[in-house]
Parts: sequence; C-alpha cells; structure tokens
Amino acid sequence: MVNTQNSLSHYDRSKVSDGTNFRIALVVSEWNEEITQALFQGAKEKLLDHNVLDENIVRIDVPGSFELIYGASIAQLTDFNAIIAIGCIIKGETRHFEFISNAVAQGIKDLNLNGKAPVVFCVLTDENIEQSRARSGGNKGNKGIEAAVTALRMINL
Ligand code: DLZ
Repeated sequence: MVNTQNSLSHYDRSKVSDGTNFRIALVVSEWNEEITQALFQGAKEKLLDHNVLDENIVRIDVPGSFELIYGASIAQLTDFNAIIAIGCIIKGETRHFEFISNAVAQGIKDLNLNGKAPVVFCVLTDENIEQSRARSGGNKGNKGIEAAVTALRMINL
C-alpha cells in the first residue's frame, strides 16, 4: 500500500527553492536502462519545472548501480550544488542484490557525510521489473521526480 503522506509526488512548492542558479549532476546507471531512463526523465523535467537551466543539468552515465558511488564522488569534487544518483537494482537468483543495494546505500550515505554537495538516493531496489515500472512513471509515481524535489530542498539547508 502506498503511504501518500510520505510521498514527495505531492509536495508544497513553496518549500522548494528556485533552481535558476543551481547546477545539478544526475549520475545514471545503465543497468535496467528502461527504468533508469524513465527516472532520469522524471528528475530532469522536475528540475526544469523549478527553473534549473538545461545547460546546468549534467548527466553522467555509469555502467551499474555499484558505480554510482564513484560517479557521485567525482561529481562532488566540482561545482555541483547537488547530485542525484539514479539506479535500479532488481532481485535475481543470487545474493548480488543484497551486496549491491547495501554497498550503494552505504556509499552514498558516506558521500553525504564527507562531501560538499548532497547526494540524493534515487535507487530502486525491487523484487521484479513490474515494481520498478510502477515507481518510474507507473501507478506508484516516479521516484525521479521525488529525487529532484529532494535535491532542490537540500541545496538551501
Ligand atoms: C552485476 C549486477 C547485477 C547482477 N544486477 C544489477 C542490477 O540489478 N542493477 C544494477 O544497477 N547493477 C547490477 N549489476 C551491476 C553492478 O552494479 C556493477 O555494475 C558490477 O558489479 C560491476 O562493478
């Protein structure tokens, strides 16, 4: 069941900064590309909607979700105001899912503790592709949109 109270899909626009002067990196994993592309589109459209300039939205592609940590760490070294890490990890037959999901969550947490720009966690960790589709533009919204709102809110903390 969706908890609409915790969903950022319905948010208070007045709490979100104007993005005119912001530069934001979107680090995008190529694994499960159908999903990560939809998350990227959702995030980018929401950033544009809050006046972030197209040229200030920079996409950095990485091979898989595990590489989001390094990609985001490189982005933190430059002049980005926020970074959004976009990935989709789907459970398979082995324990790969747990190792990658935990590593990515821990790695991004560490970047938030040590780096100069916030890194937003936009990584789906799903049982199957249907769950991922539902959360990347389907009946459970688009987590890319929510990540964009989170990034804009974190910049001015
Ligand atoms: C290897 C792997 C597997 C099995 N599954 C996924 C996945 O569901 N989602 C994802 O983003 N990446 C997956 N990967 C790739 C790893 O994230 C990583 O790219 C490789 O282990 C190389 O470091």
